Amino acid sequence: FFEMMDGFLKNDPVSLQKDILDHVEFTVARSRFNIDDFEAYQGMAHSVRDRLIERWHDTQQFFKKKDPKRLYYLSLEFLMGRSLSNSIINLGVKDQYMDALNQLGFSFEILAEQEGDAALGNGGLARLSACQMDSLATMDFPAWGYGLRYQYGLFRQVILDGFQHEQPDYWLNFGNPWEIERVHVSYAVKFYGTVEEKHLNGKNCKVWIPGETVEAVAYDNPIPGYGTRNTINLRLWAAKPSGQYDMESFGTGDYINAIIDRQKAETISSVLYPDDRSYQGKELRLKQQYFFVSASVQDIIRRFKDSHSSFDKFHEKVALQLNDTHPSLAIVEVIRVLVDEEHLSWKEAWDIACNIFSYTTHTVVPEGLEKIPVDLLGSLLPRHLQIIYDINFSFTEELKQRFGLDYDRLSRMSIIEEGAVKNIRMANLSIVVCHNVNGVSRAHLDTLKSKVFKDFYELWPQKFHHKTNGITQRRWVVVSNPGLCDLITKWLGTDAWIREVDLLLGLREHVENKELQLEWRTVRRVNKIRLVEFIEAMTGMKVSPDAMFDVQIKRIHEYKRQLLNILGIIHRYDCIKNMKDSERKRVVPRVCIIGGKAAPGYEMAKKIIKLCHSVGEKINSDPDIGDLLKLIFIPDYNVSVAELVIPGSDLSQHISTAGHEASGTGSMKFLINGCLLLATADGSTLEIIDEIGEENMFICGAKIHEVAMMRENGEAPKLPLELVHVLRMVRDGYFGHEEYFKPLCDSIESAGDFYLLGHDFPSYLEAQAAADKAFVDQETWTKMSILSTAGSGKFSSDRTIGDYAAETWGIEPCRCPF
Ligand code: 26V
Repeated sequence: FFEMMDGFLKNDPVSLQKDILDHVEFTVARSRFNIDDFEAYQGMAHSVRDRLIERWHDTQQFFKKKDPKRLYYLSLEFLMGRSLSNSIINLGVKDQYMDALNQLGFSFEILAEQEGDAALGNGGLARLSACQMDSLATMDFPAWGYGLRYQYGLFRQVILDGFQHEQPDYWLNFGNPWEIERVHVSYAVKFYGTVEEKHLNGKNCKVWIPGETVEAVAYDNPIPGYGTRNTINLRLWAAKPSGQYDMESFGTGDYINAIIDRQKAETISSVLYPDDRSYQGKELRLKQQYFFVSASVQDIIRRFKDSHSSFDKFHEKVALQLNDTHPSLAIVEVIRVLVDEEHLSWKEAWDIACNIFSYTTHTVVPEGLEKIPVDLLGSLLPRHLQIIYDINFSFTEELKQRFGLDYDRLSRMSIIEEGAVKNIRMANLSIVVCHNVNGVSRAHLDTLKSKVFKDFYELWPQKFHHKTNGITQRRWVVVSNPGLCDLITKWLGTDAWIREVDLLLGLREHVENKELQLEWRTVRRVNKIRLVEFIEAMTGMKVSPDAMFDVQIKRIHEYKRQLLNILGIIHRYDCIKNMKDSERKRVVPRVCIIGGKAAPGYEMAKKIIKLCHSVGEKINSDPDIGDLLKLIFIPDYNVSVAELVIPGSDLSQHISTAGHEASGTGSMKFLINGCLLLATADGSTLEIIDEIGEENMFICGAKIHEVAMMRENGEAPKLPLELVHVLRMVRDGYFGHEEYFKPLCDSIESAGDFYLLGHDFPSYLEAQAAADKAFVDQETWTKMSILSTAGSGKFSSDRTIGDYAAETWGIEPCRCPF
């Protein structure tokens, strides 16, 4: 069967046309003689979906037959963005679809624009999981992703009078052709209730009598690999009222209210939490975590039991990866199921858990670690709390053996944090059980070892590793920058770099070639013009493609220092204002672009957005300035906006205070697209420096150890004069709203300047001046740009996933034959 597998669906343009039209008529139920762009998109998407399903079936059958060790990737967030382009490219049918659409009179670009983003995540961590799924599929690993099918994704950002407002992202409104609802794959998930001790089969057992049951229904999202038939699965769970009726509430005769009550179960998977800073100890969030974990664990165990009669080989067949601590209740759930339901001994269950789980952390500061109030967990999951206490008991005994009665150490390392409110430290739980703890860059691992997890590193140094993050070149070049993609393929003489990204190094040997340089500039120019049109459509502003496009797009956080960028722009503005005409001629025109969302309750971040708009308004309407400087805020930044902006950028900023960005993956997307980086030596930038050389970047700011020293010494910051002047302009109301902006100025001038804008301002301006100077010499700039792309290979998620597979998960490729 597998030998003859070539797919039943035909991919020639005529068959594709027929399929698209059939779907318009029978799936979308619209007349094939009168189709608008959205209906055509739907018809096309459904025809692509058929092809995904075909490969999905073949892949899953093949995995089942081979029974390899599988990886299960657990994450509460996946930021997938759009699927149409990515799917047809990975399926290798883009050209055929383009032909088919042309003959039907449609433009692919316009249809692709009809699709909304799947935004089931906040930022870095969530997009990382999406990139990693693409690599897992492409590299033929037998992997599944598990997550939650939120009905509302990350809020839409609407800007009114310069202020951010949040609106719901009800993304399923127009249907979602990329998912397959599996009504028959569903599990009961239990909450609340009590634990009773029972004597069963000569053993004492704990029996959890739940107080509430909710049904988890599977929605499968096929993830196609590139250049392979393999199509893996991302299974997202939706909450539905349980199939088991609570006879009591229905028996009371209040039929209508009983139905309404049942319907409330759906709230569990209704909305993504949008604040990626702190853990509020909210019950709904904990319910989401357990709901998704319980359904996934049941599914994994069911699949294993389908082909195994005992758990002896469980650890040889299953690896579970925790994307941060959000899914870490899976550890407790696995132990609970094995002990209470499968009747393994504690020791057997414990050994299995320690063998199968690995954990990656994405935070650098202890305050960023997740804690769950003991009372909350105890009421929602009483049996789990007992298990956590049991784990902690053995662990603290082990600690005493090792370190004696060092109570400080014991209280720091305990899974339970004592205090007015007792908390469970989910990171401690994860480290105690997982065989492997990974950081997301080399510098991040250093911080984990020396600060955040210092005690644990001393205890178990062998557990701690790092896998520097990466991004997928399929989405971030092939899909989003087709011009550059073709150019790279032309000069390398092969498109093999799309699967083997290290081949990009081959561009180095052509870097002096004038023809390549010219073609490189032309492709980049076309992308800039596309961006110019987008900016005009979004903001009504016309900007010149001759200017340097200087971009900072990412979530708004104080540590990412969008404020430093804006203050630098004010400085530039002030300089230009004070220049003589002869000097102005030498100014390199700039279009500064900022985009990003602030968490709804994050006041300082919201002020930064407003400041950006106020400064922009002033500069953009100043006739003295003209095209020399523009400041644009792109609203509602998301994955598809990034796909458009990144290829059209000349310079991008990654200027977190050193030591605060665990890795940063935006920089990698810009790098591979040949955009130069202006960056601090933080997170993954340090490794980018190693790959392409500091001479091809603009580096500024205090180094990680300098930041640590300044903080330790509590040095009162002496602010540079340029910065004091710029802050004075803000305080004096030059941009209006001086009261509203006061806390921003205070954070630097009177609240200790925790993020060291004062210290870094001069070197930041120097780096900006160096960028101006380099831009004037377009030949040099182009060479730096080519060398950026050429040196970006290390930052492919293929490399990250290859390392995880070999060093952490112990899985091997399992390639479905064509
Ligand atoms: C925290 C919370 C708290 C409450 C509910 C929702 C939520 C969602 C996410 C988070 C943690 C966010 C951590 C994160 O995104 N870290 C970023 O991870 C990237 C991928 O490893 C890394 O490149 C960034 O440096 C790091 O900030």
